[in-house]
Amino acid sequence: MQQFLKFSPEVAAARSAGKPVVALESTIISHGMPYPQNVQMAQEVEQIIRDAGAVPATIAIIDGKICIGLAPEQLELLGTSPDAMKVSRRDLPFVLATRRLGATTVAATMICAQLAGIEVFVTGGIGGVHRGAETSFDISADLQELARTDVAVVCAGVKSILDIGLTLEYLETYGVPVVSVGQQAFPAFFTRDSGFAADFQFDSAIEQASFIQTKWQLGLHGGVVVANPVPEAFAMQKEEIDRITDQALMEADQRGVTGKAVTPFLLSRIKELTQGRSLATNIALVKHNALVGAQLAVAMRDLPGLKPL
Ligand code: PSU
Ligand code: MN
Repeated sequence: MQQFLKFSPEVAAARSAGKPVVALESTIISHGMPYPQNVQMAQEVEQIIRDAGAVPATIAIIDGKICIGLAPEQLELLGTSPDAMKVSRRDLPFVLATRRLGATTVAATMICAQLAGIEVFVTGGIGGVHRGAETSFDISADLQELARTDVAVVCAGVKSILDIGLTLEYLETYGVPVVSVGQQAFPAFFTRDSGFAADFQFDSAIEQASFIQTKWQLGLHGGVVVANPVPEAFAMQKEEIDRITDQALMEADQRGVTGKAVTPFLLSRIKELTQGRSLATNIALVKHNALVGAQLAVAMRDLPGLKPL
């Protein structure tokens, strides 16, 4: 498997120096935000991680390789290629074998991070159980990945485009702990409180790290969701985002949007319907997650004891 990996010089140097590395996904760049804000966000997030003492590794599939760490031109390429493929677990062999350009989702980024020995991954929001999944069967592959792959995922919760209650039930069934930061409530991406509680609250990076390490030392494979609420100043009004989400969901239904196109369609409609205000919130929360994720990676490195295999 290692023959598919290609490390950037920065990440390769971090690995040999034993510096903490934080993985970042690329679907958020290609399918989650418009250009040029997507590329600017990616660069700023990387810098936040460096400033906090860790090394960023944005992951994408380029020229038949899983690239762990991207050069600025490669971030630009992903941000300006609307035909980049959205790659989840199912799509990884296809995009590698056909040497296409691939942007990795949370699920695929977790797989690649584990291959590269990276334990902490920062993103905006994870996929989950879609509303109406009882008839559509639309449940993100991100959840199965969290059930099996040993990577901690720092996010701002899940969007209310999803059924948040069912997403948490699914995670519970598969033994995926949901940890919240700074509050007991599980956040809902654009807003700080989903109305559901996280399983556990750990405010400091050391507590989060020792919880995660204990899970893996017990041989309990799978991820941990570290849910970090959007900073208060950037949170959206619940009523507004609920109204707009309902409208976007109705439009997706009317247009017959299905499969992997659903989440990108909803994200882009929500951005349009909020005249771009949702984008500012999205960028702010990813940056905050980058800080929390970098601190977590530093704490994981500093913990005594076993590392997961
Ligand atoms: N949720 C967001 N922003 C995103 C995504 C989800 O708030 O960019 C992306 C992530 O890459 C996630 C993917 O892994 O969408 C989930 O897609 P799906 O629902 O098709 O599994
Ligand atoms: Mn889906």
